[in-house]
Amino acid sequence: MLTIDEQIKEIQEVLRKTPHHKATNGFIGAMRAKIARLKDREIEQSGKRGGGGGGYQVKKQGDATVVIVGPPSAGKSTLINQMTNAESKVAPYAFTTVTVIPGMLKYNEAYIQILDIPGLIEGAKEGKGRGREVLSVARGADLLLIMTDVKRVDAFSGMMDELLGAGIRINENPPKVLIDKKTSGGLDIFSNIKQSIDKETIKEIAREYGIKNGTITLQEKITLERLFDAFSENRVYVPAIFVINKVDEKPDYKEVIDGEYVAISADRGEGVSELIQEIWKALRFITVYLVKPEEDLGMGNPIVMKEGETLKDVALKIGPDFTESKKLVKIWGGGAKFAGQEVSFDTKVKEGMQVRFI
Ligand SMILES: Nc1nc2c(ncn2[C@@H]2O[C@H](COP(=O)(O)OP(=O)(O)OP(=O)(O)O)[C@@H](O)[C@H]2O)c(=O)[nH]1
Ligand SMILES: [Mg+2]
Repeated sequence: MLTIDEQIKEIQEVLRKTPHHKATNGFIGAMRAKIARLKDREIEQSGKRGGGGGGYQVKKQGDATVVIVGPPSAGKSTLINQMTNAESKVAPYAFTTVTVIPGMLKYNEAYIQILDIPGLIEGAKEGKGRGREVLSVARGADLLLIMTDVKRVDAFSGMMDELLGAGIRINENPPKVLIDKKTSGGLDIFSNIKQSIDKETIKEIAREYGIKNGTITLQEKITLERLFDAFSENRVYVPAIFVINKVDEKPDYKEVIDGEYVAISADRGEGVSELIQEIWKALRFITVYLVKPEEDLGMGNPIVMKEGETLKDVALKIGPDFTESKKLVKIWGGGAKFAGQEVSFDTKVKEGMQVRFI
């Protein structure tokens, strides 16, 4: 039996020899889909091999989980020690941290769990340096801090390759592709947008992913990569903040490094409070205030929610019995058309909303 890597190489060889023209588009699309599926299998297998025990399965706690990824010695442990109650070992050599070290940051009434993990190196997705475990922790994050130090800014692109290869999509929305599987009748492709990939190619690719009957509606101009993402079942879409540490070592960094990043000097605590504000923004938290029936309006009982959640989610956060017993909900402040407006439990939360369940 050929290994997955050998199978990928074989298909790449076939692709190399295939001339590109209209008649071969479908074939080329299907071959590339085959490669993407083999890579998916690799991710699934590594999920089974990695992630098990040894301090790598840390329970998610708090309102959100933020994972710090970066090459060895970037200052990840120094940073978690600055932001939380954690005491993660810091030392000037690689792989000081060998398991997941959790810490908790309380900010604006939110409890944000931060996880410090071992360094991420090239070859992680193949298992180097406990890479599979590290990547599986990263997959579970609500937000990633992708961090390096000022003298190794090129490490960002290597880390992005590792994360991409593990099925993690950074600062990307899921593809707007609706898939309605059926049991017979073949495939139908719909789109109101002019696509550059022809319908037959899309069908070939869908079939490669085991989708043989049904309708596929494309609501964006799709690329091959995003089409594979849409059909694959193991993609996660995670927001990230890029962080450059140790800027004390290169005072002229602003002139030489472009792009969007947060600059810090973790061991001096410089830039750390700005970073915490960026984390808060990126997590899209919303604070609502619970007003008990006998209470005056006020900001006494804050509850931290996430954008897109509803008043029903607020009630559920208090408890299932509470949710069961409440029939009405009234709101004031953020999101209310007038004071004490009675609304449905499906109403989305808004910053500053005061809520009374009756
Ligand atoms: N100059 C400077 N050194 C720093 C800064 N932050 C951390 N360091 C040093 O960088 C070295 C590595 O720091 P760690 O926090 O252990 O790095 P890490 O990313 O957790 O490393 P691993 O656990 O090995 O992956 C230590 O010697 C730190 O004192 C900083 O802002 N400036
Ligand atoms: Mg460390």
